[in-house]
Amino acid sequence: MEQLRGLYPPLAAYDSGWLDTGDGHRIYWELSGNPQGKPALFLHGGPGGGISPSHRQLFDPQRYNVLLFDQRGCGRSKPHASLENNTTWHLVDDIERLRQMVGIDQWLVLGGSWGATLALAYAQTYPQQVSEMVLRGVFTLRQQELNWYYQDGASHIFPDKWAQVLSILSAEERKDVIAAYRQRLTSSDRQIQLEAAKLWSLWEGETVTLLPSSTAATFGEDEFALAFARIENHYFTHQGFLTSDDQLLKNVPLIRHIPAVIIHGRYDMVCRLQNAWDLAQAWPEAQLQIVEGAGHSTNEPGIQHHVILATDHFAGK
Ligand code: STX
Repeated sequence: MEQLRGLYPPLAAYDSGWLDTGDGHRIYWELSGNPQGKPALFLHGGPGGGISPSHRQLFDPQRYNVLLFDQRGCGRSKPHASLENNTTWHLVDDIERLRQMVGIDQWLVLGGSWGATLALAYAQTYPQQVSEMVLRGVFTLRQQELNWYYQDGASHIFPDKWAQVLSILSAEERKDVIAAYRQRLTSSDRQIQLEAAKLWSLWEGETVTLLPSSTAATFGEDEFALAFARIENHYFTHQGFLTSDDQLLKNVPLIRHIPAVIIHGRYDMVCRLQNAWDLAQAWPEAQLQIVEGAGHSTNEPGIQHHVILATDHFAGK
């Protein structure tokens, strides 16, 4: 059997700080790797999931200069869990500000799940700024993708986990789970917010990997769950602030010149392989890598392997 590539060794950031957006947010950012290396941007999932130190390890530290940041309202960005001035297009502008801060013209953009959604939105807005793309666990935020995960789809594969999500809702509320959770996640009562946030987040923690993982429990921690659930639900209530259901697929012609690798697990229950397939049909130049025996998470061994092969490839290794 082929030896699987694993993460690069743990490394510290060599610089970090907060960027003031001027409209009420402070964005935590950090740089790691080689300051003279090839510029790369990592986009985390959720939205609301935040960065973790292991995300640095997806890039060869000798060859890459990597920027990671916590998107508005999550991780170390402030104010925590804020939904004000928090849309896809605010995040796209934040990315441009960060690029100017680093002082580079172009960067490789790597994003998984919502990070892939945001990567597409950014590249389609600023195609000249993106040198290559690595997209994992494709999510294009069509209504059918939201229905699959939050209404009627993954619920059939995880009926036991889904029962927990439904447990706090009335029969009437169960007809629109995203809307019912919005009520609770924006309640003036923090306890009501927290109860809903934990159930919403644990659903994802328990369905993100192919097989049960010990990391699922961390999704239920107060701070993480509040930001993750509130921000995800906010974005999904507004269909990602896109102007049409298929905006990100329809606009692929704007970015077809950018070298791209698309990596997706066969048994991804959060974002179906169909999403990656549809993207690859619209983008014949992109290389689609279907990973057998893998779910949604970057931490799946086969997914990690192909993500690192892709960053190595684009570094000319
Ligand atoms: N959320 C999809 C998403 O972006 C519906 C996502 N799924 N899991 C994640 O992000 C984490 C990597 C943050 C766990």
